Amino acid sequence: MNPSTHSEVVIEVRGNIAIVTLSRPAKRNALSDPIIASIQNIFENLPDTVRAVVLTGQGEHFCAGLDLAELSERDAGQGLRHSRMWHAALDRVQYGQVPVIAALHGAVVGGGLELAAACHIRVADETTFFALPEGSRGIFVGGGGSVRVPKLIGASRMADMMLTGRVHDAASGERIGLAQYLVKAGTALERAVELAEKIAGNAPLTNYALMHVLPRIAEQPADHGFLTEALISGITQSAPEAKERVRAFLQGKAQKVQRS
Ligand code: 1HE
Repeated sequence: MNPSTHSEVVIEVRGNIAIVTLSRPAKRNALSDPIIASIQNIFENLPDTVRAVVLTGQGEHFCAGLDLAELSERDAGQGLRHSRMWHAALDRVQYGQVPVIAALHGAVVGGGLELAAACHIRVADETTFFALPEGSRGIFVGGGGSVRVPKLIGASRMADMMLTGRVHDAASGERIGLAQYLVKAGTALERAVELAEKIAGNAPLTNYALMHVLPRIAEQPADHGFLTEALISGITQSAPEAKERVRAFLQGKAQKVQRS
């Protein structure tokens, strides 16, 4: 499938960032198989000039999760393969070439939350609400949620969401770690683009290390983690770009750290 011609996921390149938009508002951006395939395709084939991506949803909601219309006739084997297809696609989001910032509003539920959890930064506006209705639908998460969501909020909070149907509003979601930023209604995309532009200005090797190495270190025993850290630290600081950036600071030509 050619992602640029799949009308329900649209990519727009703006300078060195790309904005990927789920564009199926009539179905609340429910994630059909072609949409998942298209997400995989887009993240595997980003233009080389793109240094960061913003992922957003058209309409009132970011994403209503799995397209439930596709679920009814699957047997166990098909269900397993379907989940593995989601894993492959969301792996390309998390472990692709560049950081991804999710701009969230309205429903971020089920597979929509799984997709958001694969992104590196989540910006939620005040209209956002987070839920995992799989529990009440008689199913389980299948898009990597049981691996990624507990890393954000802990297994007990995820179990609470699935057992009781608890819905976290934007403020509660930000407090427990489902989003790193909480912004006024209607401004998530704008803030996410600002962050993407900032991230796009970092050294690419540092961004790569933060995406690919940091989460692996977090999974390692401490002594392995310290060694991996030392290795990637040596690699990043030996890059000519790092030397230039440090020299610019020492010559007073680079920005200082500012109080927020
Ligand atoms: C859908 C879906 C969907 C809406 N699959 N068609 N996800 C859920 O269990 C969430 C289900 N959706 C909702 O709870 C609500 O739709 C929302 C809170 C997201 C939005 O409510 P609202 O009032 O704005 O919209 P609506 O009227 O409910 O839906 C508009 C249309 O979208 C309607 O279709 P229509 O033909 O009657 O207009 C809905 O049927 C359709 N629609 N959500 C299919 N999800 C990898 S495993 C992941 C497992 C999961 O994600 S399970 C959780 C699924």
